[in-house]
Amino acid sequence: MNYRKLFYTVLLITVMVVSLLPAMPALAMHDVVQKGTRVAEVHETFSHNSDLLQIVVGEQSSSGWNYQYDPVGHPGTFIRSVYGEHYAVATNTWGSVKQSTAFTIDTPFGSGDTATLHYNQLSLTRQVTPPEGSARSFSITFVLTNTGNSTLENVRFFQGVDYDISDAGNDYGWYSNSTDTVWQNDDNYFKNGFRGNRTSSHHDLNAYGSMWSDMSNGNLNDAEKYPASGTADCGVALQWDAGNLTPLASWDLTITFYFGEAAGIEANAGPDQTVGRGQPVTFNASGSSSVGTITSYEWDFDNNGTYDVNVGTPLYTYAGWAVLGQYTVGLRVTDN
Ligand SMILES: [Ca+2]
Ligand SMILES: [Ca+2]
Ligand SMILES: [Ca+2]
Ligand SMILES: [Ca+2]
Repeated sequence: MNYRKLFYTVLLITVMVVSLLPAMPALAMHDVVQKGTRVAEVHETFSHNSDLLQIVVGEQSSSGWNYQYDPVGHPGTFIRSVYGEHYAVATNTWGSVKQSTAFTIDTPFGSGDTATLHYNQLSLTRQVTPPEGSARSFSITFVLTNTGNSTLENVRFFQGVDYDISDAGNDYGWYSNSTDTVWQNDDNYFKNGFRGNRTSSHHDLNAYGSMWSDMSNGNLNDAEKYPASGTADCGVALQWDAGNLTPLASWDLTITFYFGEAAGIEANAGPDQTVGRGQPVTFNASGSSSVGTITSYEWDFDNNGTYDVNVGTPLYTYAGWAVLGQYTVGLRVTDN
């Protein structure tokens, strides 16, 4: 059984920070030239460092996006936030999903922010809008253009990310239907996720290798969370349907990647209260939230670290104070 817990009092929030792993080294640019053939393909990654993010984006894939999750407690310490990302495109015309690595790079990033690739008659541009200052998000815009003279039927676009938040341990992922976002969290660190500026058609939450397989097969699993309980090295993906692309037609999508959002469970004991002599106090923890379901609310009425009651609902009425004074009450919530 897995317990994800945060501790909160009406007067005090305690934040615990655990040890860091060393930051991942920056990736080196590498050139691939196939001698003696007509193909000379050059990879030149796009690199950008801001106050909180270090990103290296390749034309076909990326690895090692790092995030400075605690600039006050650990200034200058960046930890791994994304292990790997890539995209894929499918159309009924091709019969199978084409991974980004199947695309030919026509224009590498070089010193710019835009790369151009193609597969058969489909042209694809990948443009990075890098993070600035202390922003905790950035975006990548894709434009798909049919450069041929026949329609590409039922075009689908896929984006996958294997988040490893600091490392692959203690991670879990879920899909937020209300915001159409795939999220992944490590309770010891922070929450990451991404969404598109268009509504997705499917999402995938799975073991990272299975997530890549789901993307390769074009069959995202539409799971609501992964793993069902506990934690795992999960990956997340989204699919968007572009419909039919007629000759010269284009379709674009901007995906925003978020870093360092609040963790997946939060205890909220409600506002401070003042009551008259001899009056009971009703506490309301309904402001607490979790990516799962909160299964217990524990109250510590003398704030000595021992929880005095354990109830399944957020409201609790207490009448145990006989002496006038100011009392600090602890709340602990546990989800499934
Ligand atoms: Ca991984
Ligand atoms: Ca982790
Ligand atoms: Ca992972
Ligand atoms: Ca107590």
